[in-house]
Formats: sequence, C-alpha cells, structure tokens
Amino acid sequence: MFTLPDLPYSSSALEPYIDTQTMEIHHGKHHAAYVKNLNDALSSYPDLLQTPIETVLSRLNQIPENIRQKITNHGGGHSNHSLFWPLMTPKSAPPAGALLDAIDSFFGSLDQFQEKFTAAAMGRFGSGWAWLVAASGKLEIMDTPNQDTPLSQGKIPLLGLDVWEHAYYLKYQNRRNDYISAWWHVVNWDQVAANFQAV
Ligand code: MN3
Repeated sequence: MFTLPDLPYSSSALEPYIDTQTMEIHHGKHHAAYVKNLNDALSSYPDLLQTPIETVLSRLNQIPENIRQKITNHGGGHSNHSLFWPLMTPKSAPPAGALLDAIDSFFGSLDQFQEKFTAAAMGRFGSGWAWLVAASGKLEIMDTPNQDTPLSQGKIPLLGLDVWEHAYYLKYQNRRNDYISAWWHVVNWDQVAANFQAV
C-alpha cells in the first residue's frame, strides 16, 4: 500500500507565500485522495502495490491497459506531490556549487532560468506542472498536463511546480503569476541540488 508522506514542515511554515489553509487542503485532502485512489486502482495488483511509484510510472507501457490511465492520474499525483513538498522550505537559500554551474551552463544564469521556468509555468494551459528535468546529460525545462510526470518520458524531475488552481486559488485566485513569484521565495535549492546529485 502507498501512504501519504508527512510534510517536512508545519502547514503554516511557508506563510506568507503559501498560506496555511491551502497547505492543509492540498496535502491533507488532495494528495491524500491521490494515495487512496492509487491504492484502490491497484487493489488487485499486489505486485504493483509493492513497487516504488517512480518505477511504475517510468514503465507505464507495461501497466495493464485497464488501469493505465488511473495510474497516470493518481500514481502521478502521488509521485508529483511527494516530490513537491520537500522542494519547498521556509529557509530558502540560493543555489550554489555544481547545481548553479549547471544552471548557468544550460540557461545562461539563474535569472534567465527563473524567467524561462516561470514562462513554462504560466504557459501551461489548465492544470499541470512545470519542471526542471535532467535528460540525457542535459538540464531542460518542460511542462506536463494534469498529473503526468517527466518520469514517463524517461526524464528525471529535479524541481517541480504545481500550477493546478488547488495549489493557489484560495490566496491568489486567478493570479497564477503572483503565486509563482511568491513560490520562488520558498524553493528548497538544497533539495534540488540533492536531486541533481542523485542523477
Ligand atoms: Mn496539487
């Protein structure tokens, strides 16, 4: 069975950038529902219930067709949100070292990277995610619809931003750009660096 991971900080820790009620509902209701629906979808597949979700999602074409879309949606939702929570912190410090060197090398500078990533997040029509991924020895920015994950395209997510309205509507309503600007204040670059180092 898959389980809901605890937040690595309190629900109020990311105030004023991400509000407490949004964090409580986003983690305690939305993420919890992805976990429940994933377990329900896999109830007749004990072997898949024992497999790390990242492995399942990277081999979607081997998943029985009758549950593939459910796994894409709910397995993707579980994986994406499990990645997302530790990518935020109330004690954000700018990237440094090998990660910053790689960002400079692939995007020109941290500012240019943030501009391009923000454009991807703004350009994602409807619900989805913006990503910094490692693919074939390169860093790339991409976006995905719904709960689709870069893992299913053979790419490793290093940083992800949830741009579903449930991630920001209570505080920012239709102002996705204000949400993104605020989110940069709480990015956990140490976690991005750890994800980068693990590739
Ligand atoms: Mn979400």
